Amino acid sequence: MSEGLYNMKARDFDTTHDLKNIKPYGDTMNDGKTQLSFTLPVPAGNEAIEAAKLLMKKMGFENPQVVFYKELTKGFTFFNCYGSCTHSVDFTSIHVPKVESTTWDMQQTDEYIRENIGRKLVVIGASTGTDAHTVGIDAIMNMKGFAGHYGLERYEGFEAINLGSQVPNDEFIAKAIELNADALLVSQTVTQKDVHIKNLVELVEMLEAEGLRSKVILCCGGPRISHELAKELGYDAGFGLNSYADDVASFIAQEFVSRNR
Ligand code: B12
Repeated sequence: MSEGLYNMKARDFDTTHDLKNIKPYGDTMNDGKTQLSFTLPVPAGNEAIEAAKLLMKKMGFENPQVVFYKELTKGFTFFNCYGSCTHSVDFTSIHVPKVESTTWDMQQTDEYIRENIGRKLVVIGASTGTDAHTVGIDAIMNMKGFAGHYGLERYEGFEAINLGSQVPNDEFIAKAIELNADALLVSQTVTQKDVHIKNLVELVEMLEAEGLRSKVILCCGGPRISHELAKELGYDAGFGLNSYADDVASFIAQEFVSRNR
């Protein structure tokens, strides 16, 4: 270690914590240290490494470093890199729309439904369209639940029907009509080529055509769903990563009561 570095004191490092100018944190405040990975459509080699570094500089990273690279298949090289981000954002100016309900646990929601609604709410869920991912909707609906949060099937206040995956929108709507559903829960995981947007919009349009849209509480969820996106697409609420049955159960119960006041 060079003597200069050895003699450095805490005061030599930037310790400013300015919420108006936040940037990534690596070892010390405001060092901007960021890890990123990407693939370039070129063969592995020194030219590929140089291309990766030049690209990082153009992205706004100082001191770009390639710490790992491997040609995945002929002519395509994958990189793991580090660099110091030169940009910052004003954290104090950020406002993210959120579902406007109070999240309760299962007992509280059940009690609220018992006292304010007096019957079970019928909720139908599915992973719709071509989407074969079931784990998300199961996490929300399954009796056993997910990460210590029981799913809707466990609640006294809900009649929860999980149709599984790859459910076409017309079949989903037919089931909603047959069971006189109070709420519909759609899960979308695959977002390639915006297939989730097309599928979610199609469901809203079909519900509108059937005159059902205003009669059901319509929620969607998935790893790349936000409440803001859901609202834009015509849904009542959207639930993303780290959401649980508690969140959507509380929302449905409170929304149902406020609509039927
Ligand atoms: C397991 C898995 C599969 C399994 C699914 C098995 C099954 N029965 O579900 C199989 C192997 C079948 C599969 C297939 C494919 N998969 Co896949 N899969 C995954 C994987 C590894 C985990 C997903 C998962 O189970 N997460 C756990 C659950 C609990 O999390 P979650 O879904 O986010 O759910 C939570 C929240 O989002 C929310 N939530 C979700 N839905 C809803 C709904 C409501 C109403 C509410 C309130 C909340 C809510 O609550 C949940 C709990 O917090 C992910 C990668 C990853 N690590 O995430 C890729 C991933 C999702 N798959 C991917 C892809 C591309 C595919 C395929 C297209 C691959 C292919 N080329 O064939 C196919 C798709 C097939 C199809 N037609 O859909 C991509 C999606 C990329 C994208 N953004 O489009 C991912 C991200 C992998 C990747 N990095 O590329 N996959």
